[in-house]
Amino acid sequence: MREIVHVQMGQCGNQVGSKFWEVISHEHGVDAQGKYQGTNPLQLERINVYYNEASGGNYVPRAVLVDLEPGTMDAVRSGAYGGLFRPDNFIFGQSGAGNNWAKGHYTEGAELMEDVLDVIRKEAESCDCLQGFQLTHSLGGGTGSGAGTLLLRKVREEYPDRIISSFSVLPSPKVSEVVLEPYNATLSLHQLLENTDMTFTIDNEALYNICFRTLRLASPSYSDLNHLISAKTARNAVVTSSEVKEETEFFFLGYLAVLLTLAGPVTLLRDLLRVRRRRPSPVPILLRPVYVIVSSPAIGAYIPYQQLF
Ligand SMILES: Nc1nc2c(ncn2[C@@H]2O[C@H](COP(=O)(O)OP(=O)(O)OP(=O)(O)O)[C@@H](O)[C@H]2O)c(=O)[nH]1
Ligand SMILES: [Mg+2]
Repeated sequence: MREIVHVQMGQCGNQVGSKFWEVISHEHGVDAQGKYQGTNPLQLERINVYYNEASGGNYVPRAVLVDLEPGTMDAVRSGAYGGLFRPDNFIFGQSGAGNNWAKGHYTEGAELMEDVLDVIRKEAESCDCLQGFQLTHSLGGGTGSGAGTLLLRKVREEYPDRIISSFSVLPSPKVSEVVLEPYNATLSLHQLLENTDMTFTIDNEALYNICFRTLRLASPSYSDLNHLISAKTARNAVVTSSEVKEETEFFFLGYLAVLLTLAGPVTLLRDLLRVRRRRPSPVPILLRPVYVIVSSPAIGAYIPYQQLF
């Protein structure tokens, strides 16, 4: 089996990551206690990509949860799916990085890094044929951006031949007004280009616009944004490729591995079906700015395109 080790870092990373686990647990028929409740044998066929099988038929996410402050992790642990995660895989500090990239990258975050790597090594060693790593984090906060990128570098050093992907949430003043966020994001981008094979950019501004304009939510919450991310982007991009077609491999051209994600099928399935009758390809529709989860998709170039339903 081609296993993936999932890491979630910082408040945003943990919230997005937890939502991701809720969604895929539901798809695999795994309940909040890790028991299989499904009826379709296909649900179990590739479940080992993301889950370890524990004694008693329980499925435990191969997830490592990290933050420099305890608050978000307490919320995850006491949430509906908190019991799903392995208790030893919660790693947290006490002070937080206070939106300071350097604190995450060089001081507080660096101190915690060995503990995080120990857990990651343990998870990686128990894999049959490790495919790679995925990280969910924000580029605006200190922990997700500073410590997140430090972790990516360490993992790259230790596992140079495994695929590393990141789901990186870009900051927007519409969602959060901390003035340091664009700086943190700028400092992180260089690291992402160096140390990941693919980065799925998730832009809070575009998510906000989709929730506000397309889904008509008056004041979108983080939970609304995260639902959009987990339901349609993270899952589509990684789960389908690794679970449905085991042999799928990604080939990327060095610096061009920053991917756009689309929310098309969430809002659009009906439109697509209607359009399909008239036009052979739904691609032009999907690439309309309202569906692309980057707020200025017109600036830049699109290269390969893969559509997953
Ligand atoms: N989409 C989404 N964005 C979030 C969420 N939580 C925080 N953010 C965004 O993430 C950025 C702030 O980063 P956080 O993840 O809160 O910070 P952190 O990584 O915990 O780092 P520190 O708190 O500074 O130690 C802002 O741009 C927020 O808008 C979330 O649940 N979903
Ligand atoms: Mg935080």
